[in-house]
Amino acid sequence: MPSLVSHPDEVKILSRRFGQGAADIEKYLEMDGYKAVQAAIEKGPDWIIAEMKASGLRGRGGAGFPTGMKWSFVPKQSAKPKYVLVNGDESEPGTCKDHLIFLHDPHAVIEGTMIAGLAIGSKLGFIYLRGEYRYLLKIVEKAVADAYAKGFLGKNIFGTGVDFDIVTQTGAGAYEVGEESALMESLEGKRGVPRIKPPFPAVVGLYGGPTVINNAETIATAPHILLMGGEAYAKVGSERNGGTRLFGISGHVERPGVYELPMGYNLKRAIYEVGGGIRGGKKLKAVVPGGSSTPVLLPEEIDIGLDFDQLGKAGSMLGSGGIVVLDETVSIVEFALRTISFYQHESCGWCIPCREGTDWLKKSIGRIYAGGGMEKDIDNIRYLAENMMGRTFCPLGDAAAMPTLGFVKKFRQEFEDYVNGKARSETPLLQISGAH
Ligand code: L3W
Repeated sequence: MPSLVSHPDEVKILSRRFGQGAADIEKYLEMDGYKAVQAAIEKGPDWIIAEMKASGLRGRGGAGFPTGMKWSFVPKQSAKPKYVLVNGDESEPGTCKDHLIFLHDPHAVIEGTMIAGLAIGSKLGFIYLRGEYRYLLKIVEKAVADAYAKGFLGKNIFGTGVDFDIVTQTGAGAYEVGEESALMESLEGKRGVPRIKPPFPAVVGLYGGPTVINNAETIATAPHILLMGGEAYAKVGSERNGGTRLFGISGHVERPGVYELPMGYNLKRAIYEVGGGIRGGKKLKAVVPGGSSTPVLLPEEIDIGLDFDQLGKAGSMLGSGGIVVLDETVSIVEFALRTISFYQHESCGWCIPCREGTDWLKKSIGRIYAGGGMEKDIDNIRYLAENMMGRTFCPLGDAAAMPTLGFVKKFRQEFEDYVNGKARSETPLLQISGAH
């Protein structure tokens, strides 16, 4: 089991049961477990949605869409069954938070799924874990079985006349199925490729029925919001960005780990205080603030609050909360190559700008890194990436293009140094073409 880290600046709401044995249902019950869902049954859907809206909770998967609003988009009347879907396909490089929730507090995910179901009038939820999280599946399946054994899931839950079931499922190791519509395709037993939106899942989702699909952290936060009250939760965070978030601090820091910090917490402080500063006293070179899809920040840009709006204004994104810290020893050209190699490998190939674009970006950056690039390649990378933006079925194309543009714009000199032979890689081109 990975060891847990902690820091005095943390505000432990979501992570307060981590390391406390709460995967055991009895322990979870001792720590206010299943109280929120009972209140939700008593007070009804309008109360749940009002509390979620008041909380200011925004989707923790990356896009930051307001959760209460998403739940309120689901039509009250529907000829088809409605569903709740928990996106546990955590695959974004630099992001490593959801697995801790499944590991330490799986009942919070179950309880959150039930709450979302009550809010939208659904009787069936799915918990979808990434293929590589099979070791967590056992933990989640046991938690689900224990909840059934107690009468918290199934028919007539808590003796209230309400029915709710949960089904667990794993993927097969494709990053693409973290995209909500591709996840639904996969769950339906088809190839995991995205659907055109609109219609959004809230209206036409799984098996054509209205579906709420949320990231696992978003779902696991719902019980805490109902217990502490939406307004109290909102106050912990910054303006329009309620509450706390699990931030994964990785890379060249002294104390890497997942920390729960209030939304709006200063990024520089997160790196230097919470993460313990740059490893070995080296100089900071760059920060990827929210997972590999988010544009890089320079050291002079990190005195900024970690929320969706502040990072958006700075030309980057909060994304999925994976802060990757790079010290002065890192070759940005190599880092850009590793990043694009991931997206090229994971592109589902469904649409041409993404399939071809990621491949050409990888080839162009790889050539530069191997010392065979031309000045023109740098402009071509920009041209290609700019033309991928907004032209793909799903955000994977943008997710590949945005960081690439950031690297080339902010570290152009370094790319030129490779072209002009001032910097070079020792790795042969053939090996580079398989790099990621
Ligand atoms: C109903 C409307 N629903 C939007 C819903 C929509 C979705 C949510 C956000 O991409 C991002 C991406 C990655 N009626 C609606 C509506 N919705 N308008 O709101 O939608 P959207 O389109 O803004 O984003 P998305 O397609 O969900 C997600 C970024 O996340 N990312 C990836 C992270 C990866 C992980 C992981 O591995 N765990 O999270 C990181 O930055 O680039 O921008 O539900 O249906 N009118």
